[in-house]
Amino acid sequence: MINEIKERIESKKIFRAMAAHNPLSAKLAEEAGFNGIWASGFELSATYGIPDASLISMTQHLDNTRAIAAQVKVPIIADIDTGYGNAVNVMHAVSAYEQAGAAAIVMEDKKFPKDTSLLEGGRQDLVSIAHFQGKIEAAAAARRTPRFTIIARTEAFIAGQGLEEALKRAHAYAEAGADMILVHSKAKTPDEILSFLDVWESKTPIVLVPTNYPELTEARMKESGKVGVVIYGNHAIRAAVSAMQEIFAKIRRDGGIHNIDSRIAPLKEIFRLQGLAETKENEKQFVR
Ligand code: SPV
Ligand code: MG
Repeated sequence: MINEIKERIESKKIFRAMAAHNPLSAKLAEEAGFNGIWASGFELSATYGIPDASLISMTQHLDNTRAIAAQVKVPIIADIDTGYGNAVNVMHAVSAYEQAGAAAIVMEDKKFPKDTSLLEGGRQDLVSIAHFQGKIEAAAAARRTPRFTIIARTEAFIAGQGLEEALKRAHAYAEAGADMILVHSKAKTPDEILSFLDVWESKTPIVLVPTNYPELTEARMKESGKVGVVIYGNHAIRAAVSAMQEIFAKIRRDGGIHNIDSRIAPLKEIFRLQGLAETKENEKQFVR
């Protein structure tokens, strides 16, 4: 399954992953034509109404990833945050996520418990390079097949440490065996990321999450020739929140649901997404 990520990159096409917080949003992302699903920690935390700060457990995120895998065919890139502990915890996590049907994991070089990356003034402490290299090596040792892709994420820019540190870490993580490097940035323009791409000469593909610098489009990433994967990190939960806020407010304003049917998905669309027709067929055939 993961070969689809690598194959796409090898044919010089960017692999586009959309965030999902449950199987339904993952299904919608697949139907919209995204190449894969980002099983986002931020999105899942938001569905529980809590911050993305190592508060949801591995089991919660793993169960969600497994449920998504049951509903989509495209590869799933699982966000395992800091790997839930040290290198030994990482081995346990990699084994569990691979068995759950994920195609890749993203692991970040922050200290546990982490703070969310895009928060202004967030607490962003990085682990040492040696510590994180150990975690990457542990992840590689724990995977069952080399197709399972290990994406190492550096938060050097997020921690305000600048280009030199980001580069040093990215090289060290590639050396330790990461298949790809995610370089995260919370800058409001793509300059920081573009300066990184300019000097990145390694063959290891770069993964970007352009939430804060949306002007960096897929076309511009492609021009660099160095970006393998783009992750749209939180657009499923934000779209869902806007849609619900708008409709809920309208129902309250109007004092009823008489004006909203044309603005929301018809029931038969939900039946379709539930695979109801197939279940009914099965019922006809097997339930006696
Ligand atoms: C997530 O979606 O959980 C991410 C991306 O890790 S970000 O929230 O931008 O850190
Ligand atoms: Mg995350």
